[in-house]
Amino acid sequence: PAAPIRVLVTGAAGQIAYSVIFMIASGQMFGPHQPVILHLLDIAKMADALKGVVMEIDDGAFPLVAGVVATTDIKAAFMGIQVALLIGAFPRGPGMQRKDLLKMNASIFKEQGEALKNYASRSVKVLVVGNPANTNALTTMTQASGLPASNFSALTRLDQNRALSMIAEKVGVNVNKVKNVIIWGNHSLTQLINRFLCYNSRVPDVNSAYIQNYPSPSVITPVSTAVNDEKWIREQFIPLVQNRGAAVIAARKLSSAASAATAVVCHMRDWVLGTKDGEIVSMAVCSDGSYNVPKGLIFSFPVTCRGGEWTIVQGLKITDFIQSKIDLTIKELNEEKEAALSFLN
Ligand code: NAX
Repeated sequence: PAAPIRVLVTGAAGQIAYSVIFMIASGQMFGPHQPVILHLLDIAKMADALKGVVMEIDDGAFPLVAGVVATTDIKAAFMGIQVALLIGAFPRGPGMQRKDLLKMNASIFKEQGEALKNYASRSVKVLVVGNPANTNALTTMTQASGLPASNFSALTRLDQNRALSMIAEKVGVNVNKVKNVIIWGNHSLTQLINRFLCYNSRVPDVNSAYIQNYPSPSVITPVSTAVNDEKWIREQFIPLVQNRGAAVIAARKLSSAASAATAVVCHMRDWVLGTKDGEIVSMAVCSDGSYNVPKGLIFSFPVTCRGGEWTIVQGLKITDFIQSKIDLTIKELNEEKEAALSFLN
């Protein structure tokens, strides 16, 4: 049997973790033959809740769970880990300024970046989920000097999955027929601070997307042709994707958790096991200057994955409309980056 993979989940007593831990334990992230050792970290005041989560992992009697390290100690949590799901973050309180949120999170992810450098496997794959996810990933990467930039990523897969599902519904096909919708840029902090559409900077792009076996078997149709309504794409679809998180909060009185956990599983499974042939997914990763995105920003790009490595897909056509949105998301990420880095010294 394969040696177990050590997987860290931070924010392990929180909502998203409560779904994702059980998906990992049942083999959905690394496949049905890959054992795991779960490293679970939360803060001291959540220690009791974390014990309850461990009881439930025990009670699941998962054959793939080879061990559980549940702790509030950062060193024990990060020791020897090969995968890090950094979900815990400082939440936005009522009336909290964006600057304060960035500051609180800079200190959390600074400490976790240092812990990755000091204790994790050199090939650790890091996925930051806690918001502001792109900038928290940047802070983590900056502090984990010595680890390759390609080890770091942030989650935009939930935005991608939301977009796929909305297109499928519009065209009237199963979601697995819709391919290659791209999310560019920031998972977006501004959406958390105010609800104005124009300040939402994640950019869903259907210009490379197509529908498989549509309208008949063995035919593929560009999404723009199948939808045939550019006004709907610009004025309904894009804002719907951008504001879906707020819509879930309004309905559930809690933020997205099961769908976020599903996206975490999709992101990491594709990174470790590879994307399907011909299929593009979106991951926020360190820019190498592709598509004129400033080098070093953690930016959501179209990628494919093979052999545990992601590669940015080159040469996709970007319309002027999407480019203008990409320019805004770059501006926002640069501002977040400057603010976060100013708190690190
Ligand atoms: P919860 O508030 O339910 O859980 C967060 C947990 O993190 C809590 O148990 C808390 O004690 C813990 N925590 C806080 N600071 C910590 C630290 N320094 N070390 C370890 N644990 C710590 O939030 P949940 O709904 O699970 O969401 C977690 C994060 O994901 C939030 O920041 C949220 O904004 C973000 N999201 C990001 C998404 C994305 O697509 N990138 C989508 C879903 C989600 O909104």
